[in-house]
Parts: sequence; structure tokens; C-alpha cells
Amino acid sequence: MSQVNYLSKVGKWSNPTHIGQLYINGEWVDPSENRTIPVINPAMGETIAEVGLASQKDVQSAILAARQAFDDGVWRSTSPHKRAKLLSKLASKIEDDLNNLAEIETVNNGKTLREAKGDVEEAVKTFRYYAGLATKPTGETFEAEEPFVARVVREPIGVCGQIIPWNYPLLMAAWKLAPALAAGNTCILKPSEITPLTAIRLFELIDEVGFPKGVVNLVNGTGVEAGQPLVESTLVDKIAFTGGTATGKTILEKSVGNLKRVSLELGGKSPNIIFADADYESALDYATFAIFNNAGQVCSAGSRLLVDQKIYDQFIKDLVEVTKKIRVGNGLDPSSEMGSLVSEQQLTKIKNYIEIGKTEGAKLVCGGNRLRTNGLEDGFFIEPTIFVDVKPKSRIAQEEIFGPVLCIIPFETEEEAINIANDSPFGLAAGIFTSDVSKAERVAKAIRAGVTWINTYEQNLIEGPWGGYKESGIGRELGIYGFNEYTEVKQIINTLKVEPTGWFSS
Ligand code: TXE
Repeated sequence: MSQVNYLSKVGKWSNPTHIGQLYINGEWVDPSENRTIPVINPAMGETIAEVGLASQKDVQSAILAARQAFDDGVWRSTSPHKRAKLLSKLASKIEDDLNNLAEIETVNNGKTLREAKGDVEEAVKTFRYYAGLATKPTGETFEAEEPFVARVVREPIGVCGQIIPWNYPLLMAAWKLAPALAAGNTCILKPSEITPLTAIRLFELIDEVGFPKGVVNLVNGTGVEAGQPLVESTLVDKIAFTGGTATGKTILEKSVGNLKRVSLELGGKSPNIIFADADYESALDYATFAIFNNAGQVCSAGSRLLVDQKIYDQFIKDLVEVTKKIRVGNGLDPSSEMGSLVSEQQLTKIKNYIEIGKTEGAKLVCGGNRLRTNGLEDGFFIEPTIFVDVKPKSRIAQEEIFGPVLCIIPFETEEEAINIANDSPFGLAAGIFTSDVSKAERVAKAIRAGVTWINTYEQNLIEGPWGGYKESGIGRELGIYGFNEYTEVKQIINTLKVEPTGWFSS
């Protein structure tokens, strides 16, 4: 089936004519080298589209368009109210297209429709939130010695290269574009080559909204060909990246040419701590949600479950029982509770970690196998998997698996739980389940992570800062924090008395 037929049927994408194209300087253009990359539906293992690949020349065109749009001031000089209006309009268009976008996301990423719809709703909220923030600039003033008056203003940084991953393709595009545009920057978005489809649909909507030419550009392509030129270009002022820690480190190294601003949202190995005095049912429910939601392909997944020795055996028994009931299937099937992994490569990586876990001596008590029956034969499905008695220093407890694999570690005291939780190169998130308010506060403060949830998990508030300590990243997204990451701070000092300094005698 041709890509147009397939996507118009599955995603009800009425006219997906721009799939092979890039969006540069306010226009859909063919890639200069006419090369494409196949896009796979991971639930079926079949090619559903051929997406145009940007060459370095195309990326340069996008950079020049964004540079000119920034330097001309067409966007940064646009009144915040006008910027807000366009961002709100885009939010409404995404909302109107919710079902379509969700289906496209599901067939490209493998997540369930329920998850994909949730992502689209969050993307809408993100654009609305930053539309609101655009009109609320936060300058400061301070008391300066007479005759001076001083104020501090925030200005856009300039041209932003935004490189995003495959686990939340549309939502990550929203997290990047919305604050950057609200603050007056111009953008070049580089989606993951594995999941480019919702970004293409998003840019069709962006085109309808009518941003000034060059303000927002899309280059699809590989990391090396389309991502790296953004990172290395001295015409790009900022790189915002979400992805793996190894790639994040490469990006940091390659960005030094013009000392561009870099924000990185990287991996995690987040601890989820269950104390014996926790509300048992909630703890059980969140322990599964934290790791099996989005098939575990979440940077903040609660992948290390620390369980109080007092309830250890019973909790594991109940957790395994709940986990075995999770319905794994094609994301388009409304009865599926967990979809496929995003790619064969990710499946291979996870299977490899399961083998590592076994050789390290952890006890496999649930799952561990690829699923290949009942219509899942050709897709990249894996059973929700649980290892118990995992050694805190072992590889499966230290490295990001990025799949539905839970590592359970017992602990005896609060201090021991904190030590195990902090014994990680990462520091993105943590969960704490207890009915003791004082203990919850103590542990939340002691854990070195960007977000700590108490008696909940994965509650993401657009208003709050999102980002990690240690090797989980640099900088923060969302809220005013994310907005500020797209601004430079300028101090303006004026004098009310104009006269020479008299410093030199002549
Ligand atoms: O990610 P990459 P991959 C983790 C997860 C996963 C691992 C590898 O553990 O198993 O990373 O996944 C672009 N210059 N996360 O290889 O490479 C690439 O094209 C510029 C966690 O898919 O980090 C894509 O657009 N760009 C993560 C983006 O970087 C480059 C989500 C992410 O790809 C580049 C995804 C280069 N040299 C994976 N190389 C999270 N934090 O949520 C690649 N890219």
C-alpha cells in the first residue's frame, strides 16, 4: 500500500503530500538530494512511509532562513500579543486534529492510542501555556546609586536548533518550539529519523497558522547529517536536545565553536521508593505505571524499585500478579494497555539487558521474552519484565535500559534507601511512597534529582521545571524556567545626569 493510502486510512491524514519534504523559510521544499528514509510501524514491522532526508545543504538553508528571520526582527519585534495569538491559534489547530495526530503517533511510535491522545492533549496545553507566558515578560529593576537607573530585561537568544527523540515525538516538539517561539527566537526542529510523522503533520498546521517566513523550520534527517550541522554551526545560538546521554555528551563537545547555549534533557535510572507504611494499593499501582507506561521508554521511568524489606516478598508477589495481567498489543487496538517498542534496535537493546540481568545473578520473576503470537508476530513487542534481588551496583541497576524492565532492590532503613537511590550517575526523577509526611519531606530533600514525587509518579506539571541533576542533563524545560532558557539577560543602565567622567585631565 502506498504511504499516502496507508496514512490516509490509518491516520485519516487526508492529504499527506508533504511527507517527503522539508519545511524551510515558510515553504515545503523537496530535499536537495532526493533521498528518503523508510518509516516503520513498529507494531507491524512494516514500512508505512518514506520521509525526505535533509542533506547538510538543506540544513544550511534552514539555518540561513532562521538566521535572517531573527536578524531582521520579524519575530522578536512582533508584539508579544501577536506571538501569543499565533501560538494559541496553533494550539487550537492541534486540538482540532487530536484524533488524527494521535493515530499517526501510534502507527509510527507503537504507543497505545490512549497514550498518544494524552500526548496530544499535553502538546495543546504546552502551546497554550507559553502563548500566555509570551505576554508576561519578567524584567527586574534594582536600586542603583544616583544618578543611575538600572533594569534587567530578557531577550531572545536567537536561532535555536532543537533536536528531539522518538519516545514522545509530538510532545517533545511542543516542549521545544512553544517556549522558544514565545520568547521571540527562531527555530529549526530536527525530529528523530525514527518518528518524524507527527512533526510533519504539526508543520502543516504551523503553515496554516502563518508564522512569518523563516521563523520556524523543519529538517528531517539523521543525527549526523541533519542534527550535527545544527550543533556545529556558528550561526546557531542555542541547541536544545532531548535524547540519550552519549549523544548529549557528543553534542556538548561539538557545540563549543561559538560557545552556543546548550540545554540537554538526557537519560535516567529513577528510583521509586516504597516504604512499608505506604498506602499499599496506590504504591502497587504506581510501581507498575512508573515503569510500564509508554512501554518503559520514558526518561523518568521508575526503573529502580526500592522496596522496604518488611513488605518485600508480598509486594513482589502482588506486583507480578498485576503485571502479568497487562494487555500488550497493537496500540490501535483499544484493549491494548502497553504497545510495542519503537524499533527493532530498541528491542535488541532491551533483550540484551535482560540477558545481562540473568548473568549478573538477578532473579527474573516476570516476563523477559519477545511476544510473537496473536497478531504480534512481526512487531517489536516484549513482555513487561521484572527482576528481583538486583544488586545496586550491577549494570541493570546502573544503566538506562529504556524499556519495560523493572529492577527491584530491597532496603532496610531510610538511610539505606537514600544511599541506593543516589548511587547513580543519573538524577532526573524519584518517587517516594509513605504515609509519614516528615519522612517523605526528608527523603525528597535528600535525593539528588530534578523532580521528586511523593505518593504519585509521572505527574508532569507544565508550570514546573523539568530536567535533571548529574548526567541527566543541563538546564530545565517547562514553566518560566523553560522560557528563561530561551532568553539572554541584559542589564540596561541609564544615567539621569549626562556629564563627562572627568577621569582624565585633558
Ligand atoms: O537516541 P539519540 P537513540 C536513550 C535511551 C535509548 C538511547 C539511544 O536509553 O536507548 O538513548 O536512543 C539525534 N548530533 N534515550 O540512539 O541518538 C537523533 O537523530 C546531533 C533517552 O535513538 O540520543 C535524534 O533526533 N543529533 C531519551 C536525537 O538525537 C544527533 C529519549 C535522539 O537520538 C546526533 C531517547 C548527533 N551526533 C533515547 N546523533 C530521553 N531522554 O527521553 C543522534 N542525534
